[in-house]
Amino acid sequence: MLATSSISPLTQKYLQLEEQYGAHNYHPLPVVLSKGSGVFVWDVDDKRYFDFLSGYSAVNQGHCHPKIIAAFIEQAQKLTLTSRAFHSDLLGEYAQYITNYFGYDKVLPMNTGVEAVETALKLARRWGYEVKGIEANKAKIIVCAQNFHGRTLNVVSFSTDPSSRINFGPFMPGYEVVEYNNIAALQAALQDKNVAGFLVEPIQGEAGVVVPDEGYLSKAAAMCKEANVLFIADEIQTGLARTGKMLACDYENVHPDILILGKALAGGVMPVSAVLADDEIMLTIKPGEHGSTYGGNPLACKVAMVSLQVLKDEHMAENAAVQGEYLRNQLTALNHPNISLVRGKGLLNAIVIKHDNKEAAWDLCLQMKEYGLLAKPTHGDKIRFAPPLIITKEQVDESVDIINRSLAHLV
Ligand code: IF1
Repeated sequence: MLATSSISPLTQKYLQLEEQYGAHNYHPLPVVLSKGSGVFVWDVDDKRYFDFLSGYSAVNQGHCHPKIIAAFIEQAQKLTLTSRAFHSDLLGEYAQYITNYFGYDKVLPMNTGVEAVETALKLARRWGYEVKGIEANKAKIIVCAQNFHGRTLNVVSFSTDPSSRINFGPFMPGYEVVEYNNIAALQAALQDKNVAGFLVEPIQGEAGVVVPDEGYLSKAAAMCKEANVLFIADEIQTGLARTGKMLACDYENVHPDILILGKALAGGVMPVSAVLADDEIMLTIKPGEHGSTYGGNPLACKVAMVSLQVLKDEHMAENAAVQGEYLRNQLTALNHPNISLVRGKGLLNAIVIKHDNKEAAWDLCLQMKEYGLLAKPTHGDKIRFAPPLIITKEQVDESVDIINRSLAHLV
């Protein structure tokens, strides 16, 4: 039997405020956080938790990383926003830094992940018409079933998740859905001369951390090249050291034609996203044809450069690889009857819960909360385990112990 989830009067007060005055577009765990540092967060009653969600992989560097916060404070007291109507002393420096970091000619700076996805799709269509020579208004983008690329109307137009689409129509045309991790299906779709791009997550996060077969990404990229189709990698969640390499594409030496980044690009401090591509693609968008008020603001530029630098300086990809493998091995070694699968790469992992009670994953998350670890189910029976990339072996051991003790309550 589960321990009753203890909700203090103070916590209850905050929950009620959100319930009354906030939109009900989420169903969070009943915990109210007020402090974060490294792998830990604290609630309003000063109870400490391991954060095993990391802001959906936006806090790869750890909560309130001292160097990122220091840079944020310093820049915030100097200049935060100029708009792109004028230049700033940081955009050029940042553009040079990030394009050298990932090996591209240019960057188009945006804010949220979905804005970067929208930007990448506009670039792919524009390139399709003006470089590939696709007939006007005929461009197509291939996407994968069970994709998650954000929540704008255009992006949910190609979602296969009913809850993302029901009663949001009509939808944007020009997308073709193929099965993820199915080379033959992609090959067939690439025969269409109107295809401009293939948008793919190297690992499908929202679908429950679905890792494709070894070779899928490199075969897909080669087939796209052969078909003169842009390979567009959405590394918003898998990128920035999360999977044990700087980019998940690095496991197969794939260099995407368009690279999309977000989340941890600003270390969980503010929304910063980026689209990287070479000139043939990037320069198809001319002045005044795309942009955003905050895109490339000096504060974002400064925070992003420091967020990227600490990933390298503190060897976070290497630690993610080592601690991620250790975490998966320890979870597998539990050999627990209610864990049907442990999967992931680096520190992007998930367990699949096997239990007659369809609320078992949720109940387990409530129990883990009681024992000091925060995680949340995705798509019912899967629980994502994605702690900050600075986690130590000792902290993994302590976390696995919490998970194991919590499993004992699933009867
Ligand atoms: C929610 C999911 C994760 C993303 C990929 C683009 C975006 C995301 C691969 C859009 C955002 C977030 C959004 C958040 C929950 C979270 C999520 F469960 F929704 F799918 F991480 F897996 N591409 N993912 O994962 O970036 O506009 O949010 O900055 O919407 O509930 P965004």
